[in-house]
Amino acid sequence: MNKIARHLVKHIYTADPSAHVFNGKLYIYPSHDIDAGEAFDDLGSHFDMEDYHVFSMDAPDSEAVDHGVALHVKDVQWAEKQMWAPDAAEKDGTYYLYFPAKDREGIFRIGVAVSNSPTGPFTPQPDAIKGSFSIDPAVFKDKDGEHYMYFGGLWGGQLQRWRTDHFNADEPESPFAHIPQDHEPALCPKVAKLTGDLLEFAEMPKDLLILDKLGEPLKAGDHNRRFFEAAWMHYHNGNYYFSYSTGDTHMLCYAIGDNPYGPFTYAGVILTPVVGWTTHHSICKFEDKWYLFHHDSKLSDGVTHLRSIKMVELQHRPDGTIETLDGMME
Ligand code: FUB
Repeated sequence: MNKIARHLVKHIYTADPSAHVFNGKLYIYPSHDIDAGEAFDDLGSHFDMEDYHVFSMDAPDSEAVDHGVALHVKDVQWAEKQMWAPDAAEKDGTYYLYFPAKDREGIFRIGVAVSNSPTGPFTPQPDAIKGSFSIDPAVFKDKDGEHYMYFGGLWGGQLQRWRTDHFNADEPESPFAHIPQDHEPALCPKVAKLTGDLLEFAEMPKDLLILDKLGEPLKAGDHNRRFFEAAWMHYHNGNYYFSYSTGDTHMLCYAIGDNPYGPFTYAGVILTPVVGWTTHHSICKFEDKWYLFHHDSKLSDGVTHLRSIKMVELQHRPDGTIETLDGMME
């Protein structure tokens, strides 16, 4: 197995790569990192991105071609700033770009923009998806053609402020307010089926439970295993794999279930910590192999908010588990 992780883009900084194969070609939808001059804080204010570029690849070893700006925050009526990790989907020849951004009240919402090309430009809907909140949308197409969105992120991603059906604005500067105590169940990522036109939630978002081997929900104090951000879903050999970042412990982990809603049982680490604070990924089959797309801050000598996307082969073992990859590999 080829365990060389290759940086795909060097002329701009990119992060949070969501990869999909549409019509036999690989498309990557990453964040576009810039240095906007915001100081580092635990709310992620230094991630002040403004637009998205889409990249395409003809083969696993070919170069990633930059198709230019696909969507800019100035063109999104409801959004003010912080265009964080996006994802994309396709249905009947139409392409959908899903993205989180802060609205004018400082609340993260998730928007969708539409194009007749996988590389855009994308035209945003006038409003964010009704009932959407927090960050890191990942859209999964199931075997029966239904689409599900997985989302959520702690601290700057504001998931902890949505423990009821409304945004809790108390203690606005603290990323740690509203986080459950260590002995309590961890906050869950969210899942919602999308409507047939892929523009709205077909249902209220539900909790996606991650259980330990004894069937107990992971605890908030289980920092090495509990969900933090960067949801992704893939399906392989009868298993649904929900993967995610543990945030402050910098791991990419996965949990296995038998349907898109779960529950999922924690199964292990996909990628050990990389250079940089954040870790974020997607998993995609291209031609006949599975690949992990992720990022690190090696090319910026460790600057947290200047990241570069990478690609490496991923191996599912015959028993359904995934081989752990070393985040420091070249
Ligand atoms: O890129 C901004 C944020 O950093 C993402 O939304 C998180 O997943 C983390 O990668």
